[in-house]
Amino acid sequence: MFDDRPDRSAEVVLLGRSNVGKSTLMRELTGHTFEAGSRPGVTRSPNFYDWAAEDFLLSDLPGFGFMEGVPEEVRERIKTDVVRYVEAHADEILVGVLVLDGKAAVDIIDRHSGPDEVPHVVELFGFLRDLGIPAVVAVNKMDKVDDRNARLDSICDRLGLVPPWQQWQDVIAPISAKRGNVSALTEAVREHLHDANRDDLLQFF
Ligand SMILES: Nc1nc2c(ncn2[C@@H]2O[C@H](COP(=O)(O)OP(=O)(O)O)[C@@H](O)[C@H]2O)c(=O)[nH]1
Ligand SMILES: [Mg+2]
Repeated sequence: MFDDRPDRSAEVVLLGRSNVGKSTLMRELTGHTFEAGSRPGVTRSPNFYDWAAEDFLLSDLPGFGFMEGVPEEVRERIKTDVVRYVEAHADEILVGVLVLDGKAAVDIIDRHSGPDEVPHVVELFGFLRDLGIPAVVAVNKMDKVDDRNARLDSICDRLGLVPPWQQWQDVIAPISAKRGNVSALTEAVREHLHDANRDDLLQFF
């Protein structure tokens, strides 16, 4: 799946539901526009931003979860493809960035929590950990959130991280991609790249 992937040995991936701002974030990180704001669900293959000379790839994986007008089985297939992609490239992926909509995330998580249901984000967060891929949770659209600390603490709680959120700054990164305010994310990513002995890649963040 996603077999147009350039063959690179170091990769950072963005993953998350549709409409959380992945393409906007991608544009902010690369300076290149990737159809941000286009109809959700239209993009079913990744957007790759490839630095061939540096053997480095930044990938915006397709969004999953509810998308208006997209049938359930298509959504499930997208999620399966994303999961398989991450498994297949676990050795190359140095950081997994889980992008959330800061305003909507807690409600969505709680709506999908139950005896036999685990919310996508919670599942993916555990999945990255199981694969040994450092995860950064980019809590986007913070410009729309007024109860900032309470909101970020609730997200920590849902992910099994003991609040306050401030003690998880290498994991929880409040940002506003649309406003160009992504430094919490770039700093967290830089820390993980440094820990992976990849200071050569700090130039991209
Ligand atoms: N208020 C606000 N809106 C944002 C932010 N980032 C993205 N958006 C908007 O959210 C919508 C979906 O963004 P997009 O990047 O296409 O999301 P994607 O489906 O995850 O790729 C667009 O209308 C963006 O302008 C943000 O930080 N704040
Ligand atoms: Mg997109």
